Amino acid sequence: MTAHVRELPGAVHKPLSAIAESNFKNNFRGIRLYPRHPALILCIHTVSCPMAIRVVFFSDSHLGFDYPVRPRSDRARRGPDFFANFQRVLDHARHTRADLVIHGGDFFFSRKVDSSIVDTAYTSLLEFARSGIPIAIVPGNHEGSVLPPSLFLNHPDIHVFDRPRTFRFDIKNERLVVSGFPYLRNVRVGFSTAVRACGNDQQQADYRLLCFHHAVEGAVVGPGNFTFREAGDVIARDDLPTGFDAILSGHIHRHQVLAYPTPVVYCGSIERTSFAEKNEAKGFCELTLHRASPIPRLVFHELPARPMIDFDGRGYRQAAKLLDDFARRSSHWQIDAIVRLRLKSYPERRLRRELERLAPGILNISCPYPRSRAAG
Ligand SMILES: [Mn+2]
Repeated sequence: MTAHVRELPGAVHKPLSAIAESNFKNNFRGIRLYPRHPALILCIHTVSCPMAIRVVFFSDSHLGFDYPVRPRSDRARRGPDFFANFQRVLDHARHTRADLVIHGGDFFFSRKVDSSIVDTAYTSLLEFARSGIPIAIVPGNHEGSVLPPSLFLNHPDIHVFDRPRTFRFDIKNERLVVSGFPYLRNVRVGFSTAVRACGNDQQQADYRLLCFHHAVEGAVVGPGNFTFREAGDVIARDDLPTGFDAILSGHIHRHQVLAYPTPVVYCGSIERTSFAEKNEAKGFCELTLHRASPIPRLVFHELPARPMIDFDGRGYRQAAKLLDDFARRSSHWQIDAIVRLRLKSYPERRLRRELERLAPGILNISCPYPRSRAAG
């Protein structure tokens, strides 16, 4: 795993300067702002005080995605990638003795995942909770705002935001309160009410975090950098509450920080869920809260992510030329890559067989559906 370290942009209780605003725009062009030098990783461990509170934040694990219980073909499946990275984050938190872990939602891929997937995931969760590190989970839209019920979730160190609520954690003689609510439809209108319903202000605290699973105005996704603005499912920037040290959210699969007066941290998904994320680094965040610093420190840990390769075959007139180029390029591909070949029409059987021979098990052919005989 590699780590990128930086201060969270913007002071928590001060309005942002124009400079911070432009920094935040630069973030969208990738992770160049994150120093990759290993010395910085060392530095965070040497300068961080043992009294600092360290929160591991990860999200969008989509457990159960491409994980058929009874697969009908032997093509490469993505499901195990997500379980592997899910476990890597928990192992990191356990080995480094994090003070708290927060999952920002879309824990599962769907509300109808097979019970064997739920059991495997909850077994890992329970095993982690037994290490004595608390974990809080925000249900996301993929699980229908509710985690599948289980006795496992009754463990005293597993905290689920099954409704707007606030959990209190007494860590190293300091009090951290974490408020949150499950994914909410039409969040734009319901947001402020949901935040109030958490009851965060009824607790004395040294640090406060707010967690949810939503797009906030200004968040960016996809290869075309689509920016969320005004929509019913987008939280307006002006509605963001003050009084929190940071806002942690899932839902947006690209890691980014919105440098608002209260910074909004998206840790991103732990693996690539689609080709729209093929160029994005995947990982999780670590937030350090310390009395001496008004701004939480943020570290992004990069996780191994499945290489995704796009081959555009739509411009080829001759199958032989397509095969030639495909063969040449495929010789450079990593054996574990997922390849998408885009074609104008469904390939003939011979061509399909040749392509599959060149990229066995990893080829994903994307083309318009063959015209049905009845209609043609
Ligand atoms: Mn998601």
